[in-house]
Amino acid sequence: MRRTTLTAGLALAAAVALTASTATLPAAAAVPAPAVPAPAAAALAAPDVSVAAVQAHLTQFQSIASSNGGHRRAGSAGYRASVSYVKSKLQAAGYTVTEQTCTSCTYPGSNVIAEWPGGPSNQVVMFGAHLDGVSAGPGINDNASGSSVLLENALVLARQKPTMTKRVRFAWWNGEEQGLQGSKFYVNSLSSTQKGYIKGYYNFDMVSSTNGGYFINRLTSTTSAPLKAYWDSLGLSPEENVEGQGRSDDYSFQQAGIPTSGYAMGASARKTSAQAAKWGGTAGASYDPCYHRSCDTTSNVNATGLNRSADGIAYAIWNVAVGTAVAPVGGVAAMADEPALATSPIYAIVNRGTSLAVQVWPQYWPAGQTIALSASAAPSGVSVSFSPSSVTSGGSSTMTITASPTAERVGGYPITITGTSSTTTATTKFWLYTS
Ligand code: DTR
Ligand code: ZN
Ligand code: ZN
Repeated sequence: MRRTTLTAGLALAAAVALTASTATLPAAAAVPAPAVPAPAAAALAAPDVSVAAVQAHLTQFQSIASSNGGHRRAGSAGYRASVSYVKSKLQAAGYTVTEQTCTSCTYPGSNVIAEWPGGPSNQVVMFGAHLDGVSAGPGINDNASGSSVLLENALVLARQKPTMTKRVRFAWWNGEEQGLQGSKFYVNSLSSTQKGYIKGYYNFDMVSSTNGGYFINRLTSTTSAPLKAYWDSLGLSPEENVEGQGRSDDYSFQQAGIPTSGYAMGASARKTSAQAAKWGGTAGASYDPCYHRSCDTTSNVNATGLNRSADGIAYAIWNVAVGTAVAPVGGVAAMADEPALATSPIYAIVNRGTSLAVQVWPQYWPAGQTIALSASAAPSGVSVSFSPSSVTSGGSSTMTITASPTAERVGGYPITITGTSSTTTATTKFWLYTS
């Protein structure tokens, strides 16, 4: 759930909506191939990550602890079940998941690594959270919270498949509670060339403290800028994560000279009265009253904070690693002088609860052929239909996109349109935004 839209995001929405409003076009044969629009600030169209989906992951971690002796400590059955949970969700979303066994850890076990295979492999941005807990309790704020906001962001990225300018790598660490062991092992396993590829590491540890604050590691660094910009846009005035300095996995990367940042809401340290005045909550009480205790359960969750971290991560991914989502497709394909499909516009924002018409026409097909049109799966709550459903060379079809009031919110979601005749198949991509 995201309540605030950034100004820049609104500017993008307005620009795209403008294009979309010219969508109802006349006779197709006369329509020239549409110009590729000026690259919009698509990076700002970060998706709204569902806090309900994040909470569903927390519930799963809670039940994993409950059925495995009440905790998820490294080396335990609860930890291994946590690894399996994260791994299976990632694999179902299409990731290739690597388990790296931390052999030097007090409790040897897996770090889970998943990389989204877009963007240059020598420019990597990492997002990580420790997956282990302490043996005192289920470890829901510490650190199913960080693990879950990360997992949901990885799943959203895989669903949206935006154009990438950087490689995004997610990691869930073993053995943080014994001294950042899993992340240290990982960093030590990299060659200096591989370390050099990592342009930044973002850490998420305790992001739903019930009496928490809004803390950012290395608040004034360039690396922290997107995390800070998002929380600033919510009016949160984040502060430096003083309490957490050197105490979580970002430190392993910092020691290797890799720029770091991250979100945290605080552990056992106490909220000041100035912080209570600014953020609400109880002055003089710990940010997390259940820190490393048996009461760190799904009742120990600040859903508002959880949501703000989940959305801030998406904002950071989209700003740091996602390019302008509009690719030069559609009319451009016709330059190859072979059968192609063109659309006008080539991308659009569809407001939920409305429909929008897009013209689709074949170019450079053999004369007299009948070309059947179809579209790949749309986001949930969005339907796509063609009228007519097939066209002859020189004709055109209207593709109607209808978004229900509860349709999924997407930015730069590719819909592949396929044209098939008796001799030829061609495809083009249409980029869908919903708002
Ligand atoms: N790494 C945390 C320890 C920790 C202590 N204070 C903070 C503040 C913010 C984030 C983390 C921490 C743990 O896992 O226990
Ligand atoms: Zn801890
Ligand atoms: Zn922690």
